[in-house]
Amino acid sequence: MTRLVLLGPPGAGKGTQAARLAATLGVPAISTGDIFRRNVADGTELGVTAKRYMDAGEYVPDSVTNAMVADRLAEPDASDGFLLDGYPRTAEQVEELDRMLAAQDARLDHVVELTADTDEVVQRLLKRAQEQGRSDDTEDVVRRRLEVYAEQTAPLAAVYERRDLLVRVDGMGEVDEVTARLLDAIGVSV
Ligand code: B4P
Repeated sequence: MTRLVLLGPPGAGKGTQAARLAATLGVPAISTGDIFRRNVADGTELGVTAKRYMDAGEYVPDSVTNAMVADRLAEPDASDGFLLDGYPRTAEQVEELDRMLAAQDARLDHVVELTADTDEVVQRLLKRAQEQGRSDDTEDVVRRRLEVYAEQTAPLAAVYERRDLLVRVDGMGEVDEVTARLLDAIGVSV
């Protein structure tokens, strides 16, 4: 049973690595970005709200995001562990996650911060823009996403460091190399 949080700037490889780690660990990867994008594609009310913020590079409001994560963590497949990709991203989301875990008498095992150079992440996201046409991967929006990350999310690493939960992993290099570093950092041998 493993409960993990994956932190890191846009383009560090969170989504890429979350799928691999979750498969190895046998837990669901829960990506708030993916859930929002599915809702946008399905044209739900949540999707209409989320799209306004995502397309501007801003965070979706905490009240909306927290309620969505609480619902997802209450599903049966998350009862024996999970990997949260892209949540929490604000101090208020950290507090809300604390409350959700306390209600289940559960604790996080690790918070992994995946790091990467700014130039590299901008290049990765612009490449993805060409390949997938994601509406939040344009250069201006990517720059705004990086600013929002620096202001609101980067400081959360220190919060988890004080709780002795933080491990930092270098996200530069080949995808396989990064996966190996991540597994090593959380003490999993394959
Ligand atoms: P996310 O979907 O989480 O988007 P992201 O931060 O860009 O990360 P993603 O996982 O997609 O990219 P990755 O680094 O794996 O969030 C999107 C938006 O949703 C946010 O801006 C916000 O508006 C909203 N949102 C989400 N969660 C929220 C929350 N908790 N609160 C409020 N709002 C929230 O990969 C990027 C690219 O790099 C990919 O193309 C990949 O193929 C490539 N790549 C990965 N690893 C690589 C490597 N080692 N080498 C080369 N390329 C690599």
